[in-house]
Amino acid sequence: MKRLLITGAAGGLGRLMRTRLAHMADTIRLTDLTEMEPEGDGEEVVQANLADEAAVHDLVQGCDGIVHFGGVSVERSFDLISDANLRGVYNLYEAARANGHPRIVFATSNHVVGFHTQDRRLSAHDPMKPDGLYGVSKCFGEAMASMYHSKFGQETALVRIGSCFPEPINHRMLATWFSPDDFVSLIECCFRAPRLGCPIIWGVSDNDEQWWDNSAARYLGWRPKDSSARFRDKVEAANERPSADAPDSVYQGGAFTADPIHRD
Ligand code: 15L
Repeated sequence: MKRLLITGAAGGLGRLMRTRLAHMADTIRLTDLTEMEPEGDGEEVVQANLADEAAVHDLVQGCDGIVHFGGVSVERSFDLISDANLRGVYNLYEAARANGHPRIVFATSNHVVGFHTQDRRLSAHDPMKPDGLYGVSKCFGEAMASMYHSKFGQETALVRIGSCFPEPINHRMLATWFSPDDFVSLIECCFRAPRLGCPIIWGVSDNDEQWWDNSAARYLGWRPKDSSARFRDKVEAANERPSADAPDSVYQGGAFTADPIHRD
């Protein structure tokens, strides 16, 4: 691919994936609301606000693919979330429509189903049960992707990320951990696939405990290779096991289910 746009390049995921995705295109265009590391070889760094329609159109112009990590990634006030995750997503899809429908890998989240209990094994067809305004905003993003696919054929991989960090850091993450390497191989598959469509894909490694069934996305040929198992002893030594009735033990969304509605 000639040019890949990565939104949210200054955020946790963006920083983890920036160099790992460098091989994906001749030029990587990186964007964020806040300052990013300076431009390296084969990179373009453009600071922009996803809520600014004209800026998003400029960002998408000339790109053959988009990896959308941008937006608010934790529970915040409705104003903050709506600018980035509602208006920003609308702007992104409208910009893609005006610029030849580049394929999108969209970072959605396990928090769209956060109020499902951990004893359930969910498929892509189970109902959403968002655990906060952030989760609701990701439901909106998934609905936008689906609508643009049905109406215009826009292809999007909706990756419901568990916990993408260098390593799992608590008991819940032993089930939700998604290794950065597994995420890279998934993104490669999504751009390589002859037909993508608009699948929901659970972004999770091959961990011993599995809450999510990825069989509906098997046609992409992606198989995670990592497992949280090698970190189990370290996690158990560093953390007390949460009590059986703690949100982290009961709900798939863990502590997010107990977050208040932020009013500021
Ligand atoms: C998410 O969606 C968040 O963006 C991330 O910071 C983690 O908290 C992750 O979910 C998780 O559930 O562990």
